[in-house]
Amino acid sequence: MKILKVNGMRCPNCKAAVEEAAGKIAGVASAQVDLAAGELHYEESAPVDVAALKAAIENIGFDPQ
Ligand SMILES: [Cu+2]
Repeated sequence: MKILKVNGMRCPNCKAAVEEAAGKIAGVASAQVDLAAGELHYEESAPVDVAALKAAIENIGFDPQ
């Protein structure tokens, strides 16, 4: 499992939005947000372009680290 720190996620809607955005990135097999930790946890089926993943999360208003 890979972990990406994401700031700005506060509620179940944020969680769902980030999981959906991450799920659209090539190579992301599954994505789950840990709201308490402020982290996106994801599994790779192929190497993920982390810059593209971060850009997708920024585009919906969150702040990946
Ligand atoms: Cu929210």
